[in-house]
Amino acid sequence: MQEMQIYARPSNDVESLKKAIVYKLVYLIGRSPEEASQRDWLNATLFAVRDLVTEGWISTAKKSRAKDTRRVYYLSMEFLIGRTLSNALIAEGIYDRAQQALQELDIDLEEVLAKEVDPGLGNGGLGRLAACFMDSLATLSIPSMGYGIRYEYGMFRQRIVDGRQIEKPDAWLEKGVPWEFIRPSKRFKIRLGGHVYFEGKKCIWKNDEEITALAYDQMIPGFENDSATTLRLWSAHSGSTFNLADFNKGDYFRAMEKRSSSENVSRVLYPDDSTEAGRELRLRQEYFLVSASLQDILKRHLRMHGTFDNLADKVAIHLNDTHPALAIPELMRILIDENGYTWEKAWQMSCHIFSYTCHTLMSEALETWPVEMMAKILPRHLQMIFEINDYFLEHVRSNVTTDEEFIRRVSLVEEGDVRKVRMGWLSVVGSHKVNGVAAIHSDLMVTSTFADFARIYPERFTNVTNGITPRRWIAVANPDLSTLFDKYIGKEWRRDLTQLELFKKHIQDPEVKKAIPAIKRANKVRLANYVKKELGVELNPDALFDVQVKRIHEYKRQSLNVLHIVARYNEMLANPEKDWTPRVFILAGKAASAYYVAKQTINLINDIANVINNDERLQGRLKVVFIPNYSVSLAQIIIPAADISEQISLAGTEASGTSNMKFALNGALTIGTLDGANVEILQNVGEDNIFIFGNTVEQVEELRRHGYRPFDIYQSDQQLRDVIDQISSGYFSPNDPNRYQDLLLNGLNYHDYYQAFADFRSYIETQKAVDEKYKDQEAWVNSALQNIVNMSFFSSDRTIAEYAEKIWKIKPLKSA
Ligand code: 26V
Repeated sequence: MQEMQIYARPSNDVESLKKAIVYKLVYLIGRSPEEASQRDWLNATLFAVRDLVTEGWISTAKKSRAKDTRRVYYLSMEFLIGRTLSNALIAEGIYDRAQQALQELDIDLEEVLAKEVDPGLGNGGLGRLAACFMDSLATLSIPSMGYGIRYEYGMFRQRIVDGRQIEKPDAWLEKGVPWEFIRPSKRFKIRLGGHVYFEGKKCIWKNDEEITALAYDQMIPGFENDSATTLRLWSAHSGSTFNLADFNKGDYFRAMEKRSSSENVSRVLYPDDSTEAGRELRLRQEYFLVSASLQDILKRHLRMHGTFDNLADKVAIHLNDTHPALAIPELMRILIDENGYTWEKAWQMSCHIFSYTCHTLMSEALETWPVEMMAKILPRHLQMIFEINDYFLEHVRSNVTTDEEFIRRVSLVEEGDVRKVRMGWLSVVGSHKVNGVAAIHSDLMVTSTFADFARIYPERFTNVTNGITPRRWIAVANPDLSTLFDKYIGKEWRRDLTQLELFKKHIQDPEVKKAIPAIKRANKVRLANYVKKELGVELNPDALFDVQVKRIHEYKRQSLNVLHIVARYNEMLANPEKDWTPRVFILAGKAASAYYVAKQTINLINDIANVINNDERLQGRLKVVFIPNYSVSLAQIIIPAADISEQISLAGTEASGTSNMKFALNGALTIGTLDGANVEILQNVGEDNIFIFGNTVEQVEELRRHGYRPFDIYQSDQQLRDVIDQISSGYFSPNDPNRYQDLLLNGLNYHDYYQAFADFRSYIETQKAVDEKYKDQEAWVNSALQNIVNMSFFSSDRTIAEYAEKIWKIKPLKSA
């Protein structure tokens, strides 16, 4: 590569970048600068910058091949990578240069950046975490590759019509994806269905359906390290595989019809609550990802080594939740049926290769598949899972216990009217390490969900606390804060967030104390402008911005936020003369389309916003906005503008949370329960710089054990009772007064599964403390600074370094 002078590659000056952009515009897009649209300029810039990343990418791959390093393959059904251009400009260190180059062409970089599609190939936290991890793998030069699905339609686009969520398809591919490389030669056949039979001892799987998986690669650039890793996304194609029987019968149309139905496999991302409808397609998707990725991994290995004997030395495969857990029986099948390994040898290799991260504690979120469905779609895998189960239960009987109740609980197959395969159990049994995503979550994992397994394999369980990439969440999202850091501690914090330690000695500097609120205010103005443009609501940037943005779920308790907003509204009306701290409540998030309660919650927030925002008696001191279509790119505008970060899930329900880290790093103070990573944020920032409220996990369990009675709380707390009565009697929905009767009276009041009532009083009182502190701006800024400088632990670089060392046993390429 070095010896070849590549024609279109820009060198290190504005002029040549400008030329490269214009070159791409004319020769790749086919437009002259005079007639080019903003999108054309975006694509031209993307192509020009892509060239810069490509060389490092190719040389990284070459180096990794030459050194024959051990690699990690990160399997995930979701990658929420966000827009690519701004991040790539920062990774290449050419943001300013690109800005100038475009300016000289009379084009505004910011406007162009906002034109890029934001691919929604994930539901929320789990998908965004995978994207932060890819960024860190690239920056740390860890030999790696991510595998996922190139969904044609990502997460739906959310519109709010009359206060209600409406879902629209997200046809993100329509405008073209200049960042990806199609790999026509990387295609694999995915077999499905059929039956199995034995020839002697050899098991043969005769499938009756076939789909082709085709690879599309995206480069994930490392930060200023001339290196990049690969995210390979699979797309389903019918390829040249037709149903030959139909063709031979002369039934051309039937054969063509089947072609498009096999492409359904990568059509659409599943929402995270989908329990019943369409489940079969989800199982097919999971196998599609697993089969294509394993074929690719094994082909690469065989080409290099000519044998699988050393596979476990060279390959680590990480399962992002149980979604790709079929990789375990699939690898076993390939090693045994197709390569003649003995069962024991294959199992030993397999356990060595796989590791698994659990991202939830909610038992209803643990995946299971009906045996009958699996028998139909993956008959050989089902059989393999039975074999693994026999082997495992034999191990338990001879080494742990013969207690049949225990055996029944840990069996990979749940017995009952409908027999089901337990994917969480399979993932634990088939991996050498299992981790939770925050300290409290990992502790609870071994005392609750996986307690029986912790008894069988105590050494297997560990914790790796989540993290976020400082490149996207500071450098891209908060340029002013980045400039401030650069001025005091230099630019290295982007690569090494522990450099924030150096900033500690400047936090008493009067200039810094002035800069922090000024930066926050500018970010609030930026958000207020967005809200004005999109929703027509005027926000006061001097008000306290109180933000809760995340998927709408009962356990995350947006409803508790709502109860507080209404309580505050009532108090303000009762005491209008009091010096109320002006507040703006900002909420955003999508509800899965079949999740009734979540959709009602969105409706309620909008109804309340409508009443409050139009109530002149409040004199503009209280506003509520629900920002539609929450996404990575919106998060980049919203999070840096927050004063208060709402992290109010019921203790013991949120595995980690990652927005909590983004908010704190951007100088918001958390109001939160002792749940997920909030616990570790508290440890890092200190109790004077965070607002902790509510019951602990132990208290929550105690309440559950001794009969939690929400009705008693409702009766004894006048303020709560007023709020509940007000909402359920239709105060905020006069045209449809019964709208929230179910949600509150029958939902919260009757069982209140997530104990919002129990934490109500403590939440309200803590919110008062927030008001008081905000009045003392100096104290507030001090706390904001304590949050910022103490966040280095939450860099995803630290997280990935821990995975690499403790779990994958992989060293960075450079020092390998
Ligand atoms: C569940 C399902 C069920 C079947 C259909 C498809 C689907 C897709 C997603 C999910 C939920 C995944 C769990 C998840 O997102 N967990 C979140 O992971 C974050 C990263 O570790 C963590 O910060 C959040 O606390 C946790 O809720």
